[in-house]
Amino acid sequence: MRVDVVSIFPDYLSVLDLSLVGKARQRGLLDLRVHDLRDWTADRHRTVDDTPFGGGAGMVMRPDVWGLAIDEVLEPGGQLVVPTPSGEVFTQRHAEELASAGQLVFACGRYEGIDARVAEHYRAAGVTVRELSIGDYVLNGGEVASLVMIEAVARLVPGMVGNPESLVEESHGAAGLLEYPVYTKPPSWAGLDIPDVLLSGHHARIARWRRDRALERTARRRPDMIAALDPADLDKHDVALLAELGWVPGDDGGLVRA
Ligand code: JD8
Repeated sequence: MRVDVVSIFPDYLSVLDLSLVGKARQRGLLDLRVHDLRDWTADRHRTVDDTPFGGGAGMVMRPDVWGLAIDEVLEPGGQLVVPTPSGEVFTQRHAEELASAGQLVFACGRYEGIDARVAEHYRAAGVTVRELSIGDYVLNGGEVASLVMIEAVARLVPGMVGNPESLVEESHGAAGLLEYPVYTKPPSWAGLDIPDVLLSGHHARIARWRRDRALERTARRRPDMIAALDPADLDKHDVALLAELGWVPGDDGGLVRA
């Protein structure tokens, strides 16, 4: 997979040299390239912004500079990702979709954002343009959001994570549940002991205990995810526990609060 990031603060992305993504680059699993937007300016002040049409505070990033940069970096079939607080909220589903792309180009905005014609122009040119937000809070630019999305996507690239199995049971994975609590040595710490079942070696009981904890945690912290569960994916133990937690099958097949 090729990933390009265009920013006026390219050093912001240098953390991608570390850890999993860094190793993936060394192993040739990820072709990550970071570009300085100012390299596509022509004036001696390397200007990338100007005042907003219609007035208002702050500055807006110029479409012409972005156009030159994206035209040079974007390959045929590549997807343009524009982090923005006004975008669709990024989820694991988006990460899975983006992980199958040949190339992703992240356009990191700053100031009040990028002139809206940039996304419009590339959409009109048939490019897949994703305006995505990483959450309902305001950042100062697109770099941090790009880092979040690149890590979420990169770890799904085949060969990236040592044991692909571990991807299955994760929060927001196929099960649609949050993760169960995890423990390791020492078996007793700060007066807290490990749940006995985890020391039993009884894999079926362990698996049941973990699923129950995942259901409980999800019902408590993310009831929206319980409502989104497909009852067809639930066994009788699940249904019984969810009923105890106040969730019953509704008329439309989904789970509803009792
Ligand atoms: C891109 C400029 C700053 C945003 C005026 C503050 C994503 N979840 C998210 N929160 N914020 C962003 C984000 C913020 C950005 C840019 C993404 C480019 N800004 C602007 C509008 C208000 N300043 C984001 N993904």
